[in-house]
Amino acid sequence: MERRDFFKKAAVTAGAAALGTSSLDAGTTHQPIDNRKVADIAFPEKRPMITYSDRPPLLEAPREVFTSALTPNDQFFVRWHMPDIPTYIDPDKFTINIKGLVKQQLKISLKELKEDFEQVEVAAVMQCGGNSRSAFTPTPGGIQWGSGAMGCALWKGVRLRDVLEKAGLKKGAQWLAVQGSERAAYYKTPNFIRELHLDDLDDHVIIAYQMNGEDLPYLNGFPVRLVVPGVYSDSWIKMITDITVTDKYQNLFFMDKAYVIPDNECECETPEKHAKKTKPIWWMNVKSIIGYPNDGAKLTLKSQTVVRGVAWDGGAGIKEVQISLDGGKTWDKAILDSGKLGRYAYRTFRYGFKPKKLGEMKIMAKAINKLGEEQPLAKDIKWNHGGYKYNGIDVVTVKVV
Ligand SMILES: Nc1nc2c(c(=O)[nH]1)N[C@H]1C(S)=C(S)[C@@H](COP(=O)(O)O)O[C@H]1N2
Ligand SMILES: [Mo]
Repeated sequence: MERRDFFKKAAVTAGAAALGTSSLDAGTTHQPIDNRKVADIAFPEKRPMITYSDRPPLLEAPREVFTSALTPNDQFFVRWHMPDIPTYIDPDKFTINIKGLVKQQLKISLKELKEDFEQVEVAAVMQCGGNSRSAFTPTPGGIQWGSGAMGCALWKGVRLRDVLEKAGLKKGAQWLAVQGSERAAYYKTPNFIRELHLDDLDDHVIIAYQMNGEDLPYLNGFPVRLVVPGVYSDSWIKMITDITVTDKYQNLFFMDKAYVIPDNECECETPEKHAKKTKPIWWMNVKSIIGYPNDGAKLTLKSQTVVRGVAWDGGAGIKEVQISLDGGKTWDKAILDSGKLGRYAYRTFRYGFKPKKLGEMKIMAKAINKLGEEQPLAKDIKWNHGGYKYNGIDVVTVKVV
């Protein structure tokens, strides 16, 4: 595709996303659209990715990335909300402003962050709440992500709690509003701000400046971003400039209107009727994705094949991944890796077999966590208007030749 065509196509896709409609049909198979091609051109610091829009950049990793526990930075997905993101950040001048109900307002530089606080590391999956949205039937509006709006990295930074302790909290402090560097282009568009309750800040919540041993890629939030292990990534604010401590929840748009699900037992609603009460999405549910073989792959009859993929949840930990080669009639245990990256990271799995029959074949993967929660069958998928938290059993269709 020519560059010109690429931008034309990107603009159309972006327009469709903004209107909450999509020209892409998810079909009725309850499977995310995972066989889209990567773009011909790449963004800075990125390999070519599945590209939904270039302004704002919306980039998805192709399925085959999900065979390893850590996702390469240059294939890590990208999601921004505002068309205008800062084009230049000077790391020597960048500061995070800590303000509001604090004893001492702080402007913390990158250097201070790296020198004045205990440095900590955590391996954690970052997944957009709308990942796999294209699998819902009917398809909710929004970006029609396949399964690649996610990744897992080793994050390095400082505890958010330590930073707040340095500023000192005033009496009544309850909430934090965290904001990135970009500002909405139109004055009526709300800025992207997320609110966290102070009780949500365990020791794993960090302000990270490194990802897999390198500076954060620009598009992933250089120079610093929030890392909230176990939680969907709409709360993982990038390019943090301001942290404001408040005594009240402010009901901000992206927290209270956009990234929400029904606040009822099943967290579900129907396309015809909106749930009365909603709540922000937070903990991730249990899920797995097959990284190999990809949809449409050709396998050789009777030759050793190893299904590989990743499984994760909100931090309870993965107990088991099961594979089915007969459309879900029988399931067999896959082999899990040692889990040494910790409970917030991907567990990779593998399962060896020899295809016995020529023709089309479905490979399914189902993860079960330590709480006994497992990925639902297509018929049990809970639908919601935002298209969040899809975690249906993964299926790839291959051809044995
Ligand atoms: N400043 C800022 N932070 C943000 C966002 C944003 O638009 N602006 N989007 C959020 C959402 S919804 C997601 S899924 C992740 C995407 O992070 P990534 O681009 O590094 O993959 O960033 C989160 N943090
Ligand atoms: Mo997201």
